[in-house]
Amino acid sequence: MSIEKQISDLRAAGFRMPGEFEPHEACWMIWPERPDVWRLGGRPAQEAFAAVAEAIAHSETVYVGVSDAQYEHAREMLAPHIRVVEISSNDSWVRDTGPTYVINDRGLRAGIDWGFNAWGGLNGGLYFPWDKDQRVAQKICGISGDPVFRAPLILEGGSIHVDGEGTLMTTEECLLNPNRNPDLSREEIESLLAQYLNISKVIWIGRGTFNDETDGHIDNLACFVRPGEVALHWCDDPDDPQYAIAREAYEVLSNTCDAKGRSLTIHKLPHPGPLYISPAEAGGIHLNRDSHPREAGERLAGSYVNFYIGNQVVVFPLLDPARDEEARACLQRIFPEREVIGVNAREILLGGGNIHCITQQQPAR
Ligand code: KQY
Repeated sequence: MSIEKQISDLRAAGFRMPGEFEPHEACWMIWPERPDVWRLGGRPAQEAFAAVAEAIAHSETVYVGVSDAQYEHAREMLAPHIRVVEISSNDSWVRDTGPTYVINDRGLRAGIDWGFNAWGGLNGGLYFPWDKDQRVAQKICGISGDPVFRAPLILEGGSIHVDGEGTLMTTEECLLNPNRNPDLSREEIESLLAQYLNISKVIWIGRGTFNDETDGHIDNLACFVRPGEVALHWCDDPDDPQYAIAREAYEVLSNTCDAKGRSLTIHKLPHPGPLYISPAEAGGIHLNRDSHPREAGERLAGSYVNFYIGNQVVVFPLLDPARDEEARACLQRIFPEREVIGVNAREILLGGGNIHCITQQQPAR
């Protein structure tokens, strides 16, 4: 009998989603190539992805999924110790299309395969079709050798963060958006999250970062840095729309407690920019009618919270020379035991996300 059939109830079998700060076996990424998302045929973004892979590979194995068409080119651009495997996809946001891994204390690991509709399907989604993306989680689990459990809801990995001890954080803007699960109530969504990830408390934040094309993913606004502690995308400029968003989130986070009854310590990270797409950048994108328009002057949803916590490193986006050092210093204070590495991430941001969105940790068993 397959292991999926033997384990009929993940929670009863003790599976839980660990925090990103817990030990990893590997990290997954997917190579960018589509010219309607990535300018100049993807080359500048590929350089940024290669730098992210290299930084993460300091302390864990990195796999990069790549199409057959790009295989040789990616193999050439990526350092030899990065493992390149052929995986078809519609784009490169493995945080959202890859599996969410769960583990138990009997040394087992499994992947959750959520439904995916390209951040909203035909009602505000970012491209069509997304059929290859829907198969990414199964393919990754096939390579990592883990059973896959299909969960009956549309959910992107970037829309949730957990503390590994029973608490999950998300936004209403995304998870309650009618373009994700119009037939599920807040309570039904909470109950599915409890069933698949073994959490007992959901912290709902109203809105995500301003103008975030994902409908406000939490991974661009706030994350757990360890149990009881959260990093938050802050903004001190009252004229900036991020100002009110950050305060609303602060209000929720400072008036709640986690699944273990702890109050949260909140670390404020500075606000990069504001950042906008330049005419030269917009000019390099081959827009078509099946994908989200990216036009000059559009505000980018830049956030230093969109970092990856590796085994011994934190890899964060360099986005604004006026703020990068402040962000690095904050992160180093938050993670004194890890090396904080900045990577030029403007090209990733131009595609609508950042370092957390293009990575997916495979926790250690
Ligand atoms: O926030 C994320 N996890 C992903 C960003 C996806 C952007 C799609 N263009």
